[in-house]
Amino acid sequence: MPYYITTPIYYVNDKPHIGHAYTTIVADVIARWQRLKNEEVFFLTGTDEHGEKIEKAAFAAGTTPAVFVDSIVGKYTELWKILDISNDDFIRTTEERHIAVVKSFVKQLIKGGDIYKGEYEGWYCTPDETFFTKLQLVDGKCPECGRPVKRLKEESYFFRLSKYQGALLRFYENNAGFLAPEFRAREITNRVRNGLNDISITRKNVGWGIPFPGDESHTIYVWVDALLNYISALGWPDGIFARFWPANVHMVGKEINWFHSVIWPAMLFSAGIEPPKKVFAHGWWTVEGKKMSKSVGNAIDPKVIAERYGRDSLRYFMIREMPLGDDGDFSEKALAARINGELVDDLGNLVYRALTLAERFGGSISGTAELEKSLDLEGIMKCIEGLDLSGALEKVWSFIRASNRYINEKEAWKLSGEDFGNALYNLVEALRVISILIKPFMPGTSESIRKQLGIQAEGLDACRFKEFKGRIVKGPYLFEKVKA
Ligand code: ME8
Repeated sequence: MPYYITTPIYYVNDKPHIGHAYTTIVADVIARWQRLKNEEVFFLTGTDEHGEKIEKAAFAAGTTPAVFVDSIVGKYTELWKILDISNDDFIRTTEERHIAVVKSFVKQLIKGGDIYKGEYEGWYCTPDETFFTKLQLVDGKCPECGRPVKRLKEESYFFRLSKYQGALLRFYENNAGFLAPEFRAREITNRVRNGLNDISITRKNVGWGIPFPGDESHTIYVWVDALLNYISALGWPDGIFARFWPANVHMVGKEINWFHSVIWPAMLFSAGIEPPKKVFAHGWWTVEGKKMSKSVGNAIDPKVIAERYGRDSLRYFMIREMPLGDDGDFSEKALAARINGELVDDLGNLVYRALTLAERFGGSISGTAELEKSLDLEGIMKCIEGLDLSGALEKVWSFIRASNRYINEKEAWKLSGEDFGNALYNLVEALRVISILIKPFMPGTSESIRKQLGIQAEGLDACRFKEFKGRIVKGPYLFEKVKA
């Protein structure tokens, strides 16, 4: 079955921070896992380039939006290379292929009678590109980010979101996995039950956007434009749309869940398109206990961290430290603790010890599978399919620790002959399986273990102990101890 996974498309008003890196790493791990299962995967990420926020950032930088967005987008594509992200496509909302789809989709909504002209009166948070009613404000400020909002009163075109209340509630009920994680389902369902207002979908005074078909004095609201990336990248209604839609999962941060779980499926209903199978709203990273923000100046640059500690270490840390769906805290101290413990002492040490012993042995590495019983393969698979990525790593690590214990308990360094061959067989087979299981999380480390074992790359179906056919060439330590 083809598998389609997406990240949000990120605003190009500023360079990426670890929050952006996190969602993209999560989606990359899932995409790579599906490929290991031999599924056909389409993994999409990209950038959200229109709207008032970008327009303002460009003018503040003394340039035009078109020049400005081109100058930022490269920071994203560069970061995805640094972090070994395996996306199959990268969509920019300023691309012609996207603009054409947005226009024809909106035309379809107009034809269907779901758009009408009116006047918007209310409040707007430009950094979040979100409309709020007075009642929603907290102390007169944006309820999402706490920043000042501005009053808007302008002619606007509206989408009949209210019409889809019943259809949405029925859809949630019949598709239990759509709203994820489970604890967020109630939040969304309750809000939808309380009633939906029609939403403004054009802006009269924002020039940097896609002209609204039929009245070019308006541009399309940036969120309507942005959500459509998920189908424009597939070439809707043609291209590879039929092959990959509906998406298996839109991975997003919790603050944009409403747009993805309510507005997006309603837009799709209106156009007669099936909604995605799942919207997963993950939690937020704080930095040393504080919310990351430009004004505090505590945003962490993932490029700097990857260069200092290694990309696989960063990938491992982010997935292991913050269970998907929960909030978590980023600190170099916590990162160093995991590197020194789980990567150096557990994994790095196991590879080095096992291969040092194997190098010493001249005979045939064969025997009976003893260590395999410490591997909870089914549990690992279940975790990943249920998107408990941290739980999956925990289980892989308990196998790594069991393998280290095996060396000690057997006193493998004292063995000789067949007994030594048998212990080594168990260790190298354990390493082979570990190298497959960690591949989605730490592709470079997996490759390095595979090369040291002298074996071919294999898929998930090779995670059972079998005959060992490698030619061992031990390399240097995989990881080094670090100081935070
Ligand atoms: O919202 N912790 O773009 P954006 C974890 N363009 N994840 C975080 C995070 C944090 N502290 N901060 C950001 C937009 N993220 C829109 C999306 S999609 C059709 C349009 C991640 O640049 C998380 O995935 O503000 C969040 O949803 C996203 O970055 C917001 O990125």
